[in-house]
Amino acid sequence: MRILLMGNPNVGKSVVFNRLTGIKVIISNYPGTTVEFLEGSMIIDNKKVKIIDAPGTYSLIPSDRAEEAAAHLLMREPTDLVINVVDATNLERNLYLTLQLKELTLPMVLDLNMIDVARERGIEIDTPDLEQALGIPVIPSVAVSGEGIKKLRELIVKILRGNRIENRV
Ligand SMILES: Nc1nc2c(ncn2[C@@H]2O[C@H](COP(=O)(O)OP(=O)(O)O)[C@@H](O)[C@H]2O)c(=O)[nH]1
Ligand SMILES: [Mg+2]
Repeated sequence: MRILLMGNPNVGKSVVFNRLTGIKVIISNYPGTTVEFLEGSMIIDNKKVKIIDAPGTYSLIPSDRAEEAAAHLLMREPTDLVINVVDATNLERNLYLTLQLKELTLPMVLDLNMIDVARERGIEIDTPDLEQALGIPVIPSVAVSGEGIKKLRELIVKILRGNRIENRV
């Protein structure tokens, strides 16, 4: 099983990654480049699930090495779940990648991060509305305080268990 964290740079992917994974984290270089990404794991039903913190990217049509690595990480191996981390204060720009990811029709969750900053700025996001518009689950979070991470973890478990049952049929 493989989970990929994808999103624009500076949206909190690495903080989310750290909260989801244990202490054993491997830093790898994307083959042939200096682009780094992190690999960790989560135990679900006694099984190790790989979690990859992909380099930040604005688009799946890459415009630099980091974006190319992010796109390759997504396409190169089967991915069971994409966690698209977005900055709630910059939703419009962030959703550009979200819509591209959605076209791949992989299981996907939107982590609406930085809602603390959004709240401070008076930005209100109607989560059920967004879920309906995108057709995927949306979990609001504040990665730095841990708010929403338990819900995210529960949702990951639920989706991966569902996958396994589907695959058995
Ligand atoms: N206020 C606030 N800051 C956050 C949140 N999540 C991440 N950050 C901060 O945002 C910055 C970028 O986070 P990072 O995980 O490195 O982003 P990445 O580039 O997507 O991996 C760091 O300074 C984090 O501490 C959040 O939910 N709220
Ligand atoms: Mg990062």
